[in-house]
Amino acid sequence: MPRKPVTLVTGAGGEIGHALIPRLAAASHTIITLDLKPLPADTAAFVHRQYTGDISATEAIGEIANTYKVREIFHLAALLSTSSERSPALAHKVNVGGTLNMLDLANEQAASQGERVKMLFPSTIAVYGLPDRKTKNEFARIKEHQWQQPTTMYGCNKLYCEHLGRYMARYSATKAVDFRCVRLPGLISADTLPTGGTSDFGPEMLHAAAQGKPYECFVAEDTRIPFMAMPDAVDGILRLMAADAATLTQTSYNIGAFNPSAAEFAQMVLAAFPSAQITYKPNPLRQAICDAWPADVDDAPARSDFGHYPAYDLRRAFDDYLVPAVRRRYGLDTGNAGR
Ligand code: AKB
Repeated sequence: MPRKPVTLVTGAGGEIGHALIPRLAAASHTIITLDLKPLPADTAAFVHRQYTGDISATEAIGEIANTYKVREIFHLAALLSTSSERSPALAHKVNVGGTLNMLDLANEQAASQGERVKMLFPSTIAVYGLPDRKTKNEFARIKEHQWQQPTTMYGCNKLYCEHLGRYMARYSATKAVDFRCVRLPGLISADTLPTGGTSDFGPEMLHAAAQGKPYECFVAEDTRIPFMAMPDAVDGILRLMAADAATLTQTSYNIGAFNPSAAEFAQMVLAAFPSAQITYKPNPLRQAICDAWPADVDDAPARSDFGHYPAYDLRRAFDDYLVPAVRRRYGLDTGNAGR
């Protein structure tokens, strides 16, 4: 029997998977997933078959390879920055070992299909490492090739995997993996909360306020990093994957949207939820991570090569997406939420 063509999403139970999978299903992808845990019901509803297993082991991957014709891979599985600092060996195993397994799978699938296989890799602003505040101010909108000296295990893992992908796409014997990578900023979703990241203070602040809970921010008020609303991240990923390979001049692209300081983010939260209680108690590990990340990214290549234009700036993200959706999520329809 011919193998069914499918799109594989790893780490499908995470935040990006939650937002991406319905969009892939709407675009008629037959989706199979690989995650450590069974998917939540709202994501599972869109999935043809889910595998539970470890991305850094090979059992489930072998079964997928034998059963399906994998045409595209969205390799989302990873430990985020704070988790990776706490468990660096595990981070390396999952972030690097898992990516190597996906590159191998893409390569083998391309060989058996006689066609290149596309692989989307979400990288991160953590691939950058600014040495001090002066440099962070000077290189305020960082370009892809600048300051690639990550200061975290996660950043090192992601940067190395970007290079592996570039190698597989352009220099390996087969060049069979059509590797495409976006460097994502901190993401803010109205529907889900991140775990183990360092940009988590943004979404945590908003979701706490909507629930009427006090929030102690783990970075200082003047901490500035780039953020993006989840729908723009998904749009950026889908646009990159849809682009004609001939238009892509690089394998890794910054994509940006807005970059408030923690205090500016808090002002937006307070405007929507005036009695939100937000205090600041910087955690030295997490503060140091954010201090080494750029204040903003230059995403000109993504704009010209595949038409990345975020729909949401900071104000629109709050007014048109985040606030209405978190109010719905927490059942706040009286106008008195969080007060
Ligand atoms: C993290 O905080 O680790 C991630 C990221 C910016 O890559 N959200």
